[in-house]
Amino acid sequence: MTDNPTWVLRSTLTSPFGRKVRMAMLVLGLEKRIRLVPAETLNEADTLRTQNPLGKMPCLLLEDGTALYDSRVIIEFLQEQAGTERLLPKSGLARYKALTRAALADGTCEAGLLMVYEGRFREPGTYSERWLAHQRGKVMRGLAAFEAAPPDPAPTDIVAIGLSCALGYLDWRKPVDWRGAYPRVADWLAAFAVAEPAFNATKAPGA
Ligand SMILES: N[C@@H](CCC(=O)N[C@@H](CS)C(=O)NCC(=O)O)C(=O)O
Repeated sequence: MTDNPTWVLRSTLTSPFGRKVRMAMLVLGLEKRIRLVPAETLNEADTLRTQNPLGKMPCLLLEDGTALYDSRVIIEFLQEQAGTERLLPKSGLARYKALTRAALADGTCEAGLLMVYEGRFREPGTYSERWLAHQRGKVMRGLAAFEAAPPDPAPTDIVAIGLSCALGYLDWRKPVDWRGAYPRVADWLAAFAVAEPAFNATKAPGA
C-alpha cells in the first residue's frame, strides 16, 4: 500500500467500515496513494480521537492535515480523486437510490457491530437480550430487503462494497446466522467474490 503515499488511512485490517475504504481504494486504483496506520479505538491516547472526535475508524488524513470520515464520505472523496463515477453516480435519482441502499448496507453492519460490542463491553450475564433483539431485527430486516432485490454482482459500486463488507463481518463475528434465511444474498456474495477480487484481497487476517 505504499510507494509514495499521499494520504494516511487510520483503520485496522479487521474493521468492516475500514474494509469498505480499502476495497474502494483497490477498485479505483488508488492503493499506492494511501498508507495504512492502524488505530486503537479503545486507547485514549490514540490520535484517532483528535482526528475524528467520534473515535471511529476509518478516518482518512490528507496532505494538509484534513481528516475525512466516515467511510461513505471517504469513498466519495476517493472516487472524485480517481475522476470517475464508477462507484456512485454524481447526480440524479440514481445517486440517491444508491446512497439509500448503501445506508441500508451500512446500517445492517452497524447493528451487527453493536451486537458484538454488547458482548465486548458488558460482563457475561449482563447482556441486554432486549437490546440484542432490537439490533438483530435491524440486521434481519436489512438483509430481507437485499434478499428481495439483490444488487448486480458486477460492476462493483458503493452498494456492493457496503453489502459485501457487512456480510463479511457477519460471517466472521457471527452476531446472527443469516445464510439459511437469505439464500439469494448468499448467492450474490459468492458471485460478487468471484467478480470482484478486491473482496478477498481485503479479508481480515484470520477471518
Ligand atoms: N458510520 C461509520 C461507522 C464506523 C465504525 O463504527 N467503526 C467502528 C469499527 S468497524 C469503530 O470505530 N468503533 C469504535 C467505536 O465505536 O468507538 C463509517 O461508515 O465509517
